[in-house]
This record gives sequence, structure tokens and C-alpha cells, in this order.
Amino acid sequence: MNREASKVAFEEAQNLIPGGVDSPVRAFKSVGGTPIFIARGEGAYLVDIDGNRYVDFVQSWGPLLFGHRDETIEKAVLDAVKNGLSFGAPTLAETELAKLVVSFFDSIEKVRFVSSGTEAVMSAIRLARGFTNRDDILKFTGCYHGHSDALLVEAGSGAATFGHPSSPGVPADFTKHTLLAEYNNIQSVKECFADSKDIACVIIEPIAGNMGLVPADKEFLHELRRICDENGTLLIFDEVMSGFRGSLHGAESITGVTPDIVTLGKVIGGGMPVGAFGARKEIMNMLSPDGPVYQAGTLSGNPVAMAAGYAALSKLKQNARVMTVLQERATRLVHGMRNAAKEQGITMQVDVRGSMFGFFFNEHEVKNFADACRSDTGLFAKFHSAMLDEGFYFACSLYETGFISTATTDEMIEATIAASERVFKAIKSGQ
Ligand code: KE4
Repeated sequence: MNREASKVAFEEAQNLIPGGVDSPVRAFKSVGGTPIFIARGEGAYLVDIDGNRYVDFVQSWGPLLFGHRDETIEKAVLDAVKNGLSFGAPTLAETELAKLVVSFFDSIEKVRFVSSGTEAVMSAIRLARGFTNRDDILKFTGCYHGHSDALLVEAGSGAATFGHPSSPGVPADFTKHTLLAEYNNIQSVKECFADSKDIACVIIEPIAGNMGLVPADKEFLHELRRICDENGTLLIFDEVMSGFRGSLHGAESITGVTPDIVTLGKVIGGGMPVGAFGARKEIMNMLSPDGPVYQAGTLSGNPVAMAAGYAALSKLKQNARVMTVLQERATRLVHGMRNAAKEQGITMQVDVRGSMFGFFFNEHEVKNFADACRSDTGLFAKFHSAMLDEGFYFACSLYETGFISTATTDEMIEATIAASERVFKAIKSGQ
């Protein structure tokens, strides 16, 4: 495939934008090669600036449940634009989208919109701290919740449960209230609660998508809920990625565990910048201007973004079976690729939740970040690059999740599996 234009574009971009990208994962660092510059999306396809076409399994990292340029969403945006782009004042669009979000989640009685997942999580944590009047928070290694300071932590030395900054520029003071536990390991959670009686909230991706796809075990989540209740700690389900992707009514509907706060993003903006956090009224009423916990945003509830999100969630509301269809398609995809790999003596661990799919080149089941890190990154990079040349655009990191949209057809699934057969054969023969 000729990707000369992307190469030239990347050279120029790197002189003006750090790493040539506005978000690090896009730089292809973990798979090598040049990031592809996109000209446009068409349904299930991306078209790059060299004119190459790819079946898109990234879908902007999740938002595009209905594929690129969905007619309903596009019309809603164009209609909204004709009334103006932003007012900084309340609009009916926000109330209408709030009604829809509340209708999908039993745990949400009120919701506040923001402009990104990071903002949603940062605000939810401040709300939890304000509601409980506590300072400490607990997160899990391998879960990503956006780039606010308190969440950029990595494990400390030895058995220490309090985290250390994982990025320069984050003062140690900003992470000294953040405890780290291991995903799917309730003993590690108990150790954190033994170290602190001041834990405001536990935040978890109930269907983790940022260490690859690693869903939490139901029993683990139930035990986590019990421990939070025992300690007066709020449980935050970060569903920025898994919301309306892993299930229609939240992880609570498939695990039976009810969170205190849910954070959302991606799909609820239909491709436009929207984040949100919601909870029961008792908690949400703590938020300014009703309550003392401050939170604000110039473009929060932007009417054009609300229109896109409303169109997207309305489509879902009218077509509840879509999640089942997407899950079946995603399952066919990963099982087909796993069989193709097995033919060549390559072991793939695969999993699916709704329209989300994941795979690891790993001999063992992946239950946490340490397991994920034992996957074959070199093989992943070869697979990613070869599938790209075959016209299939997978996430450029094994610590990400793949997505099926309503525009991804059965024929595309079959073509992807067939391409993977060629790719695994070539990898095995050392090409
Ligand atoms: P944003 O600030 O990127 O909108 O959302 C942060 C966030 C919060 N919580 C979860 C569970 C998330 O997955 C994310 C963002 N996800 C990544 C994909 N792994 C966004 C892609 C990127 O960083 O460029």
C-alpha cells in the first residue's frame, strides 16, 4: 500500500504538534510505522489521504457505534448548527439528552455533561470526595480514567498501596491520596482498605478496555460493592468506553452490581466531544450551583454535541436488539481470527462484551494488567501492520479494545478473518 502522503504529513505535523499527534496513542509508537492520516470516514470504512480504504475497528476509540457519517446523526448536527454553535446558556437539547441517559441507567437520577471523559472522571472524583468528606481514592493498575493528575499513578515500591506519579509534571503530593489495587484481586482491595480509613471512592472500569479488553469478574465486583458499603466508600463505574458499547443499560445491568456514580463519554456524544457523570439525586445535588462541590465548563452541554448524542442514543433506544447483533458479529470475528491463528500454532486469548472485542497473543487467560503485559507485543505489532496492508484498521496498541459498528457487515467480518489467515500464515513462514 502506498502511504507516501501520510509519511509527508507526519513529518510536517511533528514540527508543529508534539509527536505529530493530539493524543499519544495515535502516534503508532507501540506498533511502529507511520500513523495514517485520515481524509474521511464512510460507514464502516476509513479512507486515508493516499486514498487507501480500511475497515475501521477503532471507530475513534469507541464513539462511532453507528459508523462514520451516520445519516441521522449528521442531519441532527447540521440542523443544530443552523441555530448557532454555542450559547453558554441552558438549552432544551441538554434536558432531552439527560432524559435519555437517565432512562438507560437505573443508577442515574441526575447527570451533568462535560466535554471529555477525563473531565467527567475528574469531576466525579471531586464529587465523591465532597460527598464523603474524605480524600483518598482507590484505582486499579491497568485501568485508565483520563489524564487528570490524581489518576496518573503507578505502583509504588514493594507492598506499598499508595501510588506514585506515572508522569513528570505530577507532584507526588497530587498522588499521595491515590491507592492502587490489582484488577480482579479482592485481596489487594482489602489491603488498601486496611491502609486507609479515608477512602472516598473506588473507581473501576467494570469492563476494562485500556489494558486490552479485560472484563471484571462478577464475584469480584459484588465483593467490591460489599467492601465499599462496609466502609462508606462510593463506587464509581467508569463507563466512558464501555457505556453503550459493552451493554445497553450499563455494566450494572449485566453484573447486578449498582455503582454510586457512573462516568460516560464517547458514544453519548455520537462522535462529538461529550463526557458525563451521573448518580442518584442525593449525590448529584452536592454539585454547584445547588451544592458546594464546584464544577464548570464553557462548552459543557454544547447544543451541537448534544444533538449528536441525542440522535445516537435515540437510535439505540429505538433498536435495542442492536447490541445483541453486534455482540454476535464481534464474537464471530474474534473466534474466526483465533482459529486462523491456531492453524499456525499461535495462541490467542479473545473476549467480547457487546460491540467491544479484545485479543491477546498470550498462552494464558488475561485477568489483570500484569497478565496483559506478558502478551507478545512483537507479534501484535506484526499482526497490526500486516492487517493494515490488507485494509483492516485495528487499534495501534495491544492495550486497547476493538469495536464493531452497525456499519460493520458480516461480509467484512468474513473478509477480516480471511485476511488474518493470510497474515498468520505469512508471520509463521517468517515473511
Ligand atoms: P477522554 O478524556 O479521552 O475523552 O476520556 C478519558 C477516558 C476515561 N475513561 C476511560 C475508561 C477511557 O477509556 C478514556 C479514554 N479512552 C482512550 C482509549 N483508550 C482514549 C484514546 C486516547 O487517549 O487518545
